This record gives sequence, C-alpha cells and structure tokens, in this order.
Amino acid sequence: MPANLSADYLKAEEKYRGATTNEERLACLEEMFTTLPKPKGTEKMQADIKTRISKLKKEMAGPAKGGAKRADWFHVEKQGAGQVVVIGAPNCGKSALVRELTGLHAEVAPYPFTTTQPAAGMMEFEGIQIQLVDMPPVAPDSPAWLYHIMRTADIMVWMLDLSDDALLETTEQTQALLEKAHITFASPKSIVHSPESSPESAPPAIDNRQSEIVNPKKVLRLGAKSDDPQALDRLAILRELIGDVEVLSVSIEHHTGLEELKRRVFTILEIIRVYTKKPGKPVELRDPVVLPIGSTMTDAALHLHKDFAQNLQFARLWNSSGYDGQRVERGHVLQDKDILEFHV
Ligand SMILES: Nc1nc2c(ncn2[C@@H]2O[C@H](COP(=O)(O)OP(=O)(O)O)[C@@H](O)[C@H]2O)c(=O)[nH]1
Ligand SMILES: [Mg+2]
Repeated sequence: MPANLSADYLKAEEKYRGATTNEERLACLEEMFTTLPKPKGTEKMQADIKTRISKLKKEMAGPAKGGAKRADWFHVEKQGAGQVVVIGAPNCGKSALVRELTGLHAEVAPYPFTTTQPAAGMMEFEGIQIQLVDMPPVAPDSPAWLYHIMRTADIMVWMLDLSDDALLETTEQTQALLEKAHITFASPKSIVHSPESSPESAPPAIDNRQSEIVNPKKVLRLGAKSDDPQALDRLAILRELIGDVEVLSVSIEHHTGLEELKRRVFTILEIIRVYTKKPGKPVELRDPVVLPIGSTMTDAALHLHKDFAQNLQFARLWNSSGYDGQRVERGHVLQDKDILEFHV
C-alpha cells in the first residue's frame, strides 16, 4: 500500500467499511477516489476503486434480466469548461432556467415531476461553453443516481421557488434529503466572510465535520420566479433560515438576473481563460484554453500539446495588469484572459 494516503482518504475508507446502505457505500467509494493521491504506485488502487464503483452501480440499478424490471441509471458525461447541475424541489423552475440559458428543450410544465431524466445543454459565457444539467426534482423517492450526478458535478445551482408559500418547509425538506444523501455544502470562496475562513488559520472544511463523508459541494443558491409579487418578502424570510449566504435571484418571465448568474457560475467554477497567439500573428480569440485557477504557463502548453510543452523555451505574455509581451518562465501563474505566445 502506498505510504502517503491522505487523512481524508483514510477517513473515507473507514466510513466505507462502516457503511450500511449501497448509497452510502457509493458515496464513500467516490470520496475515496477523489481523495486518493494520484502519483505513480496508486494506479492499481485507483483501478480497484473504479471497479468497485461500477460493480456497485450495476447492483444498485437492479438485475439486468429476469423478473425485476431494471431501473435506469443515468450518468452525464462532462463537456465544456465545467459541469453545473441545477437542482431543487419539484416545480421550482429548473427546466425553464436550463432552457432559457442553453436552448435545451426540456419540458416545462406547471405541475411537478415533469422531468424524469437528466438533460444537459451548453451555456455560452464570454467565449466558453459551460454545461448545465437539468435534473428531476429532489424528492423523497428520488433515485440514487440523482445524488450521484450531484456528487460528481463541478458545482450545483440550488433553485428556491420565490413564488412558493411553503418555501421554508420546502427548503428544509430539500436540505434534509441532500444531507441524507451525504451531500454537504461549501459556500464558494469569496462568499464566506467569517474570520475563521482566513487561509492561515482555517483547517480544511472537512476536518471540522467528522460526520460527513463526501467533500463539501460548491453550491450557488438561486431564488427563482423573482417576478412574483411577494418574492422579496419570501427571500427575506428565507435569509433568516439560511443565514448570511449568497442568494441570487432570477426571473425567466422577466429575463432578469441571468447575466449575473452566468458570471457567478463562471467565478465559482474557479477557471481561467487563456488565449494564445503565434509569433507575428494576431491573438486567437476563439476557443480559449480553459484551465483551473492557479495554472501555470507550462499547464497551458501541456493542454495544447505534450511535446510542445517539453520543447518550450519561454512564452511572452500580454494582459490587462501590466504585461505587454514580456518573457515569462514555465512556472509563471496565469490569470483569466492572459494572452500567451509560446516560443519553442
Ligand atoms: N412566474 C414565473 N414562472 C416561472 C418562472 N420559471 C418557471 N416558471 C413556471 O414554473 C412552472 C414549473 O417550471 P419548470 O421549469 O417545469 O420547473 P421544474 O419542475 O423545476 O423543472 C412552470 O409553469 C413555469 O412556467 C419564472 O421565472 N417566473
Ligand atoms: Mg423540470
């Protein structure tokens, strides 16, 4: 066994051994996979966890043939710069939002349980494509794959229906169902302003919550149907329940709040766009390289071509914070909208 298994990994493995339901086992295995360090030497463990995950999923989907009807198991292949699942109680406006932002034609109806399968579409944001996944509602009888998709997504948008008189009860109910499925939230960076969240003093969030199994999920709360005459009052009451966390709001009816939503989704994904140019040629403004925040010049080169990164001598950089073609070395940390010219 590789020596440097992380504390998070060992914790997940211990929970796995104590798990009593398949849902819990799956959550633990997924957590083990994400927390497993991935240097050389762990390939076999990685493969082993993957095999266990796929076996368990097959088992949870029911027998392949024979008397019992096989339940469907859905999985949504990631595409584009990030995967965002749109979740919430029945009828809160998920399909209407995803349709508005992606053009996807999922059915929108004034009654609950219209959407029974996940459906993905692409949302354009300043030259990149972000994947939105319209989901069936979070409800007591929701299938296990619903939570599985949430766990593997990059972020969640949790819609809260501002036209619903029972908004508080509905919100608590949804929260309870998510907790039961071991989905816990991280407030995205830059939203939490508490003193404990300073980088020096703060332990990783998972450490102060011993009972949780999976990594906290980044979630953006979104008040839906803000065109309702009582939307503002309901939002104020909701804030009392959920405390000082960010809640955006949108109306599909009035086309409001959508641009701000897109921008927040982009920032919460914690990605940057890097444009490239060839020496003597203009910058290529289509199809920027999309990388995680903190990526270096070498990461951008690797993204373009492996050999390219090996032969790379240096790059020149242009951006809005003072670079105007200066040389930067391999370890230089990039920013959103940097323009790079590689020299090999
Ligand atoms: N007034 C208003 N109604 C909306 C808005 N968004 C969705 N709806 C309505 O809410 C109902 C449920 O919407 P739908 O997208 O199917 O909800 P889902 O079950 O969460 O996918 C439909 O009748 C929609 O027309 C909105 O912004 N304002
Ligand atoms: Mg729907």
